[in-house]
Amino acid sequence: MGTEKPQAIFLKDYMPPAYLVEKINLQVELGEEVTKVESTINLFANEKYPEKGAALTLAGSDMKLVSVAINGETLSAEQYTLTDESLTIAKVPEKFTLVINNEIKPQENTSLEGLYKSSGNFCTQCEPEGFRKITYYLDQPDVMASFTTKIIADKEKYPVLLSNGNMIDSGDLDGNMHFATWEDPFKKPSYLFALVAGDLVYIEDSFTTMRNREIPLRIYVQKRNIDKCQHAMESLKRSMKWDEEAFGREYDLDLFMIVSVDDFNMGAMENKGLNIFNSALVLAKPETATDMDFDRIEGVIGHEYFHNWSGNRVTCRDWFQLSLKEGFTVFRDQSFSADMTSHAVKRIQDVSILRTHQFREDGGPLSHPVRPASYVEINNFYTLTVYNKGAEVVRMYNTLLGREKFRKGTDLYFDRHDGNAVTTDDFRKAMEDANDVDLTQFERWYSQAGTPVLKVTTAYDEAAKKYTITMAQSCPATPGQDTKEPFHIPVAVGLLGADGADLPMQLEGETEAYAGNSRVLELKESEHNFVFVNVNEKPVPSMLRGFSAPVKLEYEYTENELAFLMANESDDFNRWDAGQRLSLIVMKSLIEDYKAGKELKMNEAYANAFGKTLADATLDKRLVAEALILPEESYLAELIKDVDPDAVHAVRSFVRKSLATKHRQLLLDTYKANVIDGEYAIDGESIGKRSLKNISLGYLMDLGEQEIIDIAMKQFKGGNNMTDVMAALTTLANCDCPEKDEALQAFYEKWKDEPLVMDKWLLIQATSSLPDTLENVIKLTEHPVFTMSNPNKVRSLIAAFCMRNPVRFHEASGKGYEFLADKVLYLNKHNPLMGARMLNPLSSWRKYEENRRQLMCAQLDRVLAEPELSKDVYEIASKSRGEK
Ligand code: B3K
Ligand code: ZN
Repeated sequence: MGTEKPQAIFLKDYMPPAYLVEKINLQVELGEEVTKVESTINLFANEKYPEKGAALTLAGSDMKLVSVAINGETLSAEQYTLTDESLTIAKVPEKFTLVINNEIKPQENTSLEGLYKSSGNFCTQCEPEGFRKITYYLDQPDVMASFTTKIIADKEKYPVLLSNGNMIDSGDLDGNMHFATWEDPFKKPSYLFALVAGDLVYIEDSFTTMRNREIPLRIYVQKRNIDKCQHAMESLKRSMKWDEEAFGREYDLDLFMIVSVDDFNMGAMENKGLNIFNSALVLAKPETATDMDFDRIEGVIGHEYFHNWSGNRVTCRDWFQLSLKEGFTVFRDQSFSADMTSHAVKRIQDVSILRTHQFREDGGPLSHPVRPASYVEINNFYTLTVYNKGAEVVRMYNTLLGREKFRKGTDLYFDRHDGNAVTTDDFRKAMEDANDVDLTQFERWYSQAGTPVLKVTTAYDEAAKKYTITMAQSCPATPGQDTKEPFHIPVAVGLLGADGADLPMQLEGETEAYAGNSRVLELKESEHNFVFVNVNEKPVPSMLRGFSAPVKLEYEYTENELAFLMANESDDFNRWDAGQRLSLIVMKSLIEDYKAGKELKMNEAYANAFGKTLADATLDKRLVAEALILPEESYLAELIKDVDPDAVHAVRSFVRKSLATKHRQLLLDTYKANVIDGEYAIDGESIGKRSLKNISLGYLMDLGEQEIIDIAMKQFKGGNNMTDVMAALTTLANCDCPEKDEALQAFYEKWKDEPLVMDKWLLIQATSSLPDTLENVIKLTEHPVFTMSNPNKVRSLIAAFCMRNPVRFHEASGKGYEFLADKVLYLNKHNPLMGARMLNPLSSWRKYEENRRQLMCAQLDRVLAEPELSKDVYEIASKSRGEK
């Protein structure tokens, strides 16, 4: 923090480090008042650095330096320069041993970066730049070293002492203290360092690798949570197996550990051999966790485990390359989850997140390329663009090359770069070299921001039996990038005949028809005509099957064509998407009517298609459930100008209620037919039944009938699993009826000692669309279960209200905005990373109608007027506001 404007760091200025680290030996003596760190580092001059005899600058903040010594000689204060953020030694030998002694206070560290305390235990978070809060170090990712860590602590308070790698020594010390020494044989950047000390218990299992090595697996938790680890353990074993089969990756250390902590800024962290997890992403049992929680846990356990290769063994050269590990690893976890659950459902869910949230980011003031060109605070770049669009970019290699060649590419990548810190260009090069293809143009997906628009038109020449698909691409300007060059876009296409079957596809010039129903057309120019021959009837085209590229597809489908695709399309994703497109056409036109003061009338064709899907017993229930969910209000808002959130909400509610009225009986039958008597099971069939039943209940509740409220109450009271209980409670919380308070109170009484369940209780209330929600949210910030120091609580109450409840957050009075700015200003001081994240909803002010725009800007200005702004909050606030 400070009064000067923080400076940006640029990719173009990248320099290899002047010094490299051979080995670092840490000794950390944990104390209640003060924690003492002694770091012994073997350094040597980097021959790749252009200048000889350069000064050595180590990053470090929030600590007290006690002493510095080089090769055994203690330096005097004149021999180094100390600032709030660094320690510089002007003259150092070519090769030397540096010993630094410093002190830190983890118990006062509320930023949850570096070493801090959570629920009485010590833990760390070092990515990206947390290590510099533990000791002075070269904490950029291209400095890779072997770590040895000795932890000293009170034996009773902290019986468990963990760090990366293998434990090589341990024992008792005087004064009730003990120690453990850990050695990590793999060189790593400091962002992968971890240390845990606490009163923890663990469950243990093992995994036998493809080369027959038996690896003990441990999950450490607080005692009261020991009954909630089994699912995480099963997920871990499935991840290890899957990575061997799908990517040929074997685990490398002799032990793998996961630790669950309550206070954590994100989901989890892939520290080498010692993953640290937000407890929300480890702990689950049917009574406390929903089907969705179970799936998320499996996905994140997989994600962190997969990082062991995509991130740890091969890491990033600098933070601009973050997507090298994150985009790739998200693609890997998405593929894993798809294999474990359902490919179509997983794809639908992933694309929904991308289109609803990443497209908004890509089109707003915070838009940045998958490989950003600059940043002020790197923590602000753990974004949907870097993660989820980055995963789409990796998916496109897979789509363009095919599974086998893609695997050849990843094999070469891992092989070639094992033990190194590399770039997204290196990844692309491995794909090229392994397959002898030219992917030069593909680089633009990394360097150009913004969501490309793919405009498609078609023409059928009946006499010549030719069908022409014309594709044109463009990409809107984004901050710092006025014009864009064409992208290399894989467009998976199918052509449907009148009977609904796929037609053969033969491009002009080809001697025979393409074998297969879908084909991937590659668009590289601004515009291109794809001419198909021997097309005997006018087809209905299915474009961008499986969402083969992260673009906005513009094709003027008629309502009839969409209904036809909803009934006949063979690609599950596109069949679902046809329904979404149709519902969007319907809702967009209703929004116009609403604004014009016209009476709203439901589109019958859509209502009928909805009914058909609901009644179709041949479909996978999970897919039916997905098809019944209308696009979110925030996605609708994404597609219109001068958004009035009240209009969007009114229209979506109108459509829901119309559907519920028309299909009341069918929904009720569906509800009843999918009630499961008996034990809770987490398999595809049961999950499908529960989601279909609960979505039906949600629609029915919109009718406001006592009979339905009674059904919801019965489900709430009788549910033997959190999925059903929470579904019932969520819908009751949106209903202005006495049962709402009764259920919320009962839920609280039952679960008040389970923090993760209390997160759900807060979230349900924060996302209620009832008019008094903001008032209630403000009240809840004073409730004993809520605390600003726990990120899960902040996310469940504040972020949920501001990001998942558009109609109440955007209340015309502007009170929602003011509430958010209050919280951001508080977090700015205590946990800047979280503060910056919370600010995000205000960044899209340009999308809203004039009154809201002004109110949103007023709050951004209020934040910017704060004299002591952290880099994190400053960067998001100033970019959002549009300051130069
Ligand atoms: N790599 C970490 C994210 C660290 C975020 C730091 N603010 C988790 C993950 O993506 O696996
Ligand atoms: Zn990750």
